[in-house]
Amino acid sequence: SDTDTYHEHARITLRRLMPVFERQLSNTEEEVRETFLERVSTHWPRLFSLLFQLYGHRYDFFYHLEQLAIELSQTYLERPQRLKERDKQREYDPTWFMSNEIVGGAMYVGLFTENLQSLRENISYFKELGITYVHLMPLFEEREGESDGGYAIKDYRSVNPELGTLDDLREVAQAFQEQGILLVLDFVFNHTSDEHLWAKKAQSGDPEFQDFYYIFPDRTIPNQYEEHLREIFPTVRRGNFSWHNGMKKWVWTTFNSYQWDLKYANPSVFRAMLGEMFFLANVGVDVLRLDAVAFIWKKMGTNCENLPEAHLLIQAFNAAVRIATPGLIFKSEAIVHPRDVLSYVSPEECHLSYNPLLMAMLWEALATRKVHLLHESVSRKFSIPQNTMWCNYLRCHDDIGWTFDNDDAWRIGIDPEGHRDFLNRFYTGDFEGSFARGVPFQYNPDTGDMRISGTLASLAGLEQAIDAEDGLLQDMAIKRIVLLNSLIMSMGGVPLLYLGEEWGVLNDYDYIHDPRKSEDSRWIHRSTMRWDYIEGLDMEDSLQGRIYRHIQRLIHLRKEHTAFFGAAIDVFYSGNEHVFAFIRNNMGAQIVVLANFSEEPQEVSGNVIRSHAIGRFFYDIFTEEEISTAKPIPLGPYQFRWLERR
Ligand code: OTU
Repeated sequence: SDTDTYHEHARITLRRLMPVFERQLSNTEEEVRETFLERVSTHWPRLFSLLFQLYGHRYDFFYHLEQLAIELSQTYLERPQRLKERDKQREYDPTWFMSNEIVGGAMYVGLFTENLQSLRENISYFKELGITYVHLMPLFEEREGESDGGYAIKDYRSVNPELGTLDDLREVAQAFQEQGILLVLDFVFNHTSDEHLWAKKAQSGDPEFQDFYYIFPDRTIPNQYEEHLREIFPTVRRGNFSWHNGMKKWVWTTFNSYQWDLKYANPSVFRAMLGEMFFLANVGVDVLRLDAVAFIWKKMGTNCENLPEAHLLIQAFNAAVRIATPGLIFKSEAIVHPRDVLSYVSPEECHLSYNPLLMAMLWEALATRKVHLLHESVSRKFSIPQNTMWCNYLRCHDDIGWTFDNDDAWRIGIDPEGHRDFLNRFYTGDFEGSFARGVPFQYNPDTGDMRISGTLASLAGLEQAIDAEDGLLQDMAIKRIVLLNSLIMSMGGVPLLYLGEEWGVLNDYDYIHDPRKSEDSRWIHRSTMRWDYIEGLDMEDSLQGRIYRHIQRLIHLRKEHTAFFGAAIDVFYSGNEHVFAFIRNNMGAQIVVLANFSEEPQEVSGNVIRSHAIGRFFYDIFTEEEISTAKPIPLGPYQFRWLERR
C-alpha cells in the first residue's frame, strides 16, 4: 500500500539524514540531543510522507529534505530555554489548550493602546476582565499605503516601527508567559505583500523569486483558472488576478491587488515560509492563527479552495512544529462551508479553529427569535475530534458571512438564499422592526452576495437604542449582548472576545475620511479603545459599565466550572422554538444551558430537562436561584440560565 511505501522511504531517508541531524547537534548536552532525536524519530515518518506526496516527484526533493533537517535542528537549538520547558509540559498534557480557564481577547495593538511597550501595562486590564489568551492582530512591518489592516506584510521578521521592535515583542511574550497569558499571532502564509523582499526580487525579474508566486505573461492561464474561482473581494477588483505594470505580467491576488498569493507547489516556498514560522515560534508565540487556509493550494479546473493538498501542507507545517517547537499549536481561519471548516480541525492539522457557523447562527437566531437553524446546525456540525477545540466568537475584525449548510436549512423548511437575503437586510437595518445598524461588505452585484460589518453592540441594537434615548430599548440591547456572550462562554470551545465588546463599543463611522480605509467597511468595527470610558467601569452604572460587569461575571463563572472544559456538548430540543438548550458534562460536573432568543418571556417544561439531564434540583449559577424541574422553568426576555445540578 501507499502507506507502507511512504514508511519504507521515510525510514531510508531518515537513516541517510541521521548524520546531518547528529552533526547539527554535536555540541549539545546528551539530554538536549536525545529529546530532539526522539521527536525526530516519532514525527519524521509523518512529515516525510506528507512532503513526499506534495514534492516527491521533484528532481531536487532530497536536497529540500536535507535543508529541512538542518533547519529543524537549528530552530530547536535556538529555541530559548523557557520555551523548551514549556514544550515538554505541553507534550505531557495534550489537552492544555482545552481548559475552561482560557478566555480569549483579540485587538490591534495600535488601536487598543499605543505600542508593544505600553501593552505590557494593560496586562492588569486583561487580568481584571479575565482574559488569558491574547490575539494581537498583525503587527509586522507592512507595506506602505493600504495594508489590509496589517495582512499585507513586508517582513515577517520585523515589527511595524509604529508599534515597537522585535525585542519589545519578545518582552511581551515573556511577560505574558509569566502572567499565564497565551500569546496568539497571525501567520499570514497565503500571501505576502507586493513589497516583501521576495516580491521585489520577482519584480526585478529574478526567475527564482518569480517562481514564488503565480505570475503569468498574459490572460490565457488566468482566464482558464477564473472559470472556476469565486471572488473574495469583488469591490476591490473583479476577478482574482492583478496586472503588474513594472513586470508587465499578471499576478494571482485572491484578496487585494497588493497581496500576492504564494506558490506552495514550489518546495522552496514551503521551506521559506516554514523559516518565517519557526522564527515566530521562537519569539514565544503559543498559538499561530493560520490566515486564509482555504486558498493555499491551487489546481486548474477546481475552485482552488480547500484542496486536499492544502491539508497536506498544513499537516506538514504541523509535523515540523512537533519536531522543533512542539509547544506551538495552530488555529485555522477557514470562513467557508461548515463541512470544509471541519476538514482543517485535528491534532495533526489545526488544534483550534474559528467557529464561523456558530457565530453566524447566533446572529441568525437573534434576528429570527427562533432557534431552529441554530439547533439544526449545531446538532450536525459542532462535534470535532478529540483534543481539538473551537474558538467561539461573536464578532472579530472581519465581516459576518452567512456560511450555513443549505441542506440543513432546506431540511427544516428554510430557503437558504432567501434567508441570507433576509439576514443581510435585517442586519443593515433594511427590514421592518430591525434593531441592527450594520453596513454591507463586499456586495457582489452579479451574485447578490454580501457580508455584514458592524460592532457587536451596534448589531445588537444598542446604537439605535442610544439614538432613540429609550431606556427600555437600551435594556433590551444589553440583554441581547449578554445573551450572546453567555453562549460563547458556555458552548464547547475557547470563547474569543473582540476587545471593545466588553463595554459595548459602537460603530465608528470616521473611517470613510481616511483614504487608506474608506473602501473597506470593516473599519467601521475597528476603532480606538476608549480608556476614558473604562476607568471605574466595574462600579459605574453607565451602559458600558453594565455590559462590562456582566461579561466579566460570565468569564469568572466559566473559569470556576469544570463542566465548561473542552469542546463536547450535548444539544437537545427544549420544546420551545425560542429557547436553545444544551448540556455540558465533564468529569462528573454538569451544567444545563437554556437561552431565550425572544424578547417575550418563555418557559421550558421541567420534563424536558429531566429527560436529558441528571437530577431534579438545579441552581442557576448566574442568577443564584434554586430551580426545580417539578415546575416549568421560566425565562425572561432574552434570559439565559446556567443550571448546575444540586
Ligand atoms: C482573512 O480573512 C483576514 O482575516 C482578513 O482580515 C484579511 O483581509 C484576509 O484574510 C486576507 O489576509 O476574506 O473577509 O476564509 O473569508 O480568510 C475576510 C476565507 C476574508 C476568507 C478569510 C479572509
